Order: sequence, then C-alpha cells, then structure tokens
Amino acid sequence: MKSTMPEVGIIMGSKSDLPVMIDAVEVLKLLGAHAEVTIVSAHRTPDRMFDYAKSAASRGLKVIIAGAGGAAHLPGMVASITHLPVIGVPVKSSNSIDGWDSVLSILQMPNGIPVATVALNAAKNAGILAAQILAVSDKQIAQNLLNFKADLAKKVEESAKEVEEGGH
Ligand code: RP5
Repeated sequence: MKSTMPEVGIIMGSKSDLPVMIDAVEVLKLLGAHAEVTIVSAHRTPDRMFDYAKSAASRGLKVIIAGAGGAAHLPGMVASITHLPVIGVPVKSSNSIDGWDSVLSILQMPNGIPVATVALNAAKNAGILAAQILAVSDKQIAQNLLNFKADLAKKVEESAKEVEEGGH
C-alpha cells in the first residue's frame, strides 16, 4: 500500500505568500500527491531553511516547491543545500517592485544549481510539475495527470464548440 508520508515539500518565505501558494497545495491534492506545507524564510530564519533543506531527502521528500517574492532567495538557497529538484514560484509580493525582481532572482541561477522556475504567481503549475516528477515512478499519479490533461482538453473542445455555434 502506498505511504501517506509527504513526498512534496511546499515552503514559502512568509504567510503573506499563502494566497498564491495555496494553488500548489490544492492541485497536488487533486492529483493524489501527498504534500506538507510550512513557512521558511531565507533571510529571517536562515537556520530553519538550512535544517529544512538538509533533512528533506532523508525525511522522504522527493521534490520541493519554494515560493518567495522580492529579493527571493529561498528557492535558490534551498537548491544549493539539497540534491532534490526545486521548483521556484516567483510571488508578486508587497515588497516586489513589479514581479520582475521575484522572477529574476529565482530564474537567474548560476551554473550547477538549477531551480525550475514557473511563471509569476503560478503555484498551480509548480504543483503540476511536482506531480509530473513523482509520476515517473508513481503509476496512480501518472494516471491522475492523464485524466487532468484530458479534462483540460475537454474544456477547450467545449468552449470551441460554444464559440463556433455562436453561443458566446
Ligand atoms: C519575501 O518577502 C516573502 O517570501 C514574501 O513574498 C515577501 C514579503 O514578506 P512579508 O513582509 O509579507 O512577511 O521574503
């Protein structure tokens, strides 16, 4: 039987990131992946960040989603500590000028330490990508992803039909 231990760690720099990051929590639930959620700040709790990243793999996590805004160092610093794949979510936070600061500080990592950066505020895509990583070795999550994609396609087909029939 499949364990219910979390395989995805979702972290964010502040509780103020939660309204964005909740989308990752929800889509992972929908796709049948077990996740844990907490706050870890690279700047305000560096020791906590270090401990979290250092123990992640031995605690059973397989992928980490990290969201932060402004001078967003959390995803990159976590990626520098663990060998697990890290997906970064740039958040347009209250201290962000226009979102570009969050995007660039997560995206522009040096050679050797990649962070898989999704679009601004795109925590849902981060969740889907994390599920896709798990699906490589989890048949149930793979099937759930196929169903999810079929549903997306169905919605487009329905919209196309509506528009073609003049029902817009
Ligand atoms: C970042 O600063 C956090 O990830 C958040 O996006 C932003 C603002 O944090 P608060 O001032 O709302 O706690 O480190």
